Amino acid sequence: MITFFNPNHVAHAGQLEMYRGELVPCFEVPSRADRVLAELEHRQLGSIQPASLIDGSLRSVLEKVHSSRYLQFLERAWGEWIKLAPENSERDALPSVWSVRGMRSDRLPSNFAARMGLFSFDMGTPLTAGTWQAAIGGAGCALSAANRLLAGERGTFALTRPPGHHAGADFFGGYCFINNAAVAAQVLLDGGMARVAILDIDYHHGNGTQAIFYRRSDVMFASIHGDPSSEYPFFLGYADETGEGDGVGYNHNLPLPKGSDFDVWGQALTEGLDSIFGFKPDGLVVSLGVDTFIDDPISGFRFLEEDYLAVGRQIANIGLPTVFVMEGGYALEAIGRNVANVLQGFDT
Ligand code: Q9C
Ligand code: ZN
Repeated sequence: MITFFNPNHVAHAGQLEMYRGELVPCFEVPSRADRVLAELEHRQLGSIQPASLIDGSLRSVLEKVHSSRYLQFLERAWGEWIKLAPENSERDALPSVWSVRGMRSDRLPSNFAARMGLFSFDMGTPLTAGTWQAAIGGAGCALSAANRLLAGERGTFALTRPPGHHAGADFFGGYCFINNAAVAAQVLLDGGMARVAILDIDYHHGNGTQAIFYRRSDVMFASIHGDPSSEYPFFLGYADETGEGDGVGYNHNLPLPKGSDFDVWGQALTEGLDSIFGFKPDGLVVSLGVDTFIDDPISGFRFLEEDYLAVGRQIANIGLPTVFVMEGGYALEAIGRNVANVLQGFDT
């Protein structure tokens, strides 16, 4: 397993997120990636490399996954935020107003708070001084990991934060800004693969990834996650979402009740991998969240550490070249072991 690590991840260090009416310390913290890196080094699970710097090829794939107006907003947002008031440089930006049904989202407001709301869907995702640098560093990791797969590698890992699967073509949320899994999938297609599957095993439904590919038949999206009727992101992730237009039949959601353990989840994985196998893809992207862990502070599945070895083995079984992309997982003490177990299971 070759790992591409995003050294710029530390530039994104949010302070507070809105939770039950108060601002609480962020769950999505820099030590997450550092702990995973330390465990991979400790186990010597293969080489660890820096990702491609931002260059023309990264910009062009970003423009295929995200809208231009969104990318421009993200790149300039911090500068606009601190121009509003000098004290703003001490605190992160959070949205406070949104465009909902019946309101305009085609007009780009000049007001910064209004644009924050236009391009987001929750109040739990602070935008910070280093968000753009960290997020494009992660996209660079995804690009490099996909390129290495095209060069013949069997498995690669984009180790980055902030995560990506809740970010859509023109919105952030769920701690995510740039959709790294979508970047990896698009790079594989642009590099000559005819079809690519994305398997999302984070606890939370990958609403952003689903939305990006919902009308496309060259990318199948399959996801196992907490039932959106009770679990974040709530408004997407039901089993009856099967794709639209050309994409009909290429979206497969497998929601499971909160409290599900690995026995139940493993059966859903078999079903998801069967769909993917039937799609006959040339490559696989795995949105790897380990917030399925029993001790995760914000999630509700009951995985044990050893279950992650079985996850990696079962994914390896379908025999596809695979890019793993880091998503969620907030039990800091175990995050390194849980991620390393998936990769080790895949490699054995
Ligand atoms: N304060 C990912 O795992 N908030 N995102 C839940 C806890 C949003 C999770 C409430 C959770 C987003 C990538
Ligand atoms: Zn998650």
